[in-house]
Amino acid sequence: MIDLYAAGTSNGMRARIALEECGLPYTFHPVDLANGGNKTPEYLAMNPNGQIPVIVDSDGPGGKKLTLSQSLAIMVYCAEKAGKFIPTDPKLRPAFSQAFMSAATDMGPMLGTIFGIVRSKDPHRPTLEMFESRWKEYLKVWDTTLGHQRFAAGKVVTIADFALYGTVARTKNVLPALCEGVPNVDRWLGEIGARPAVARAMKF
Ligand SMILES: N[C@@H](CCC(=O)N[C@@H](CS)C(=O)NCC(=O)O)C(=O)O
Repeated sequence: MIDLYAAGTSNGMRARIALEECGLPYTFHPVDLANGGNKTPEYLAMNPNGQIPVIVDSDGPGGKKLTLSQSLAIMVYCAEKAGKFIPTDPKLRPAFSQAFMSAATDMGPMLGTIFGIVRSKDPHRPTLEMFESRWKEYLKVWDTTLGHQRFAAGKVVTIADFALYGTVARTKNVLPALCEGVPNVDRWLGEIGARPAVARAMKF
């Protein structure tokens, strides 16, 4: 059995989507970020960074208990455990890695930075505008990509879609102005969001 510690943020969504899509049974433990639920000694023992998500798998590799943080590491762990959503064909791997890394190192951190500035006491407008414009440029490239292929890494759905979905769906909810004018991204958001496992995962 897997325990998931998360909240309804982009990274929490990613982990929960992976568990649902991979069909791995889990118990969800909501973490109250606003009231320091992620900074208790018990929580810090699971993730010293004091961040969600975390999973604890009582049946980890070798039958041993595994504690794992980092949304993308959790996605890879679930996909490998279930044997789904990571292409095994070497010809498909580079496109998969590229899409997955874009979600991991471009979109996720850009959103985290924008949220950090927006929520700060005295947001520095030029810095915010610089990061917002970078986000929009990345999303425009995704719009072009999704104009000529159905999913983030090509013809088949992968955890790159789920990683990207967590970030883009969250942004569309909270800062919709950052997701305007990207019809192919909208088509893809609709398709991924309509998957029953994703719909279940988004109910925080
Ligand atoms: N790189 C980490 C980032 C995790 C992260 O930033 N989590 C946020 C919520 S989306 C969090 O726990 N924030 C609370 C805090 O940092 O105090 C991942 O992908 O899991």
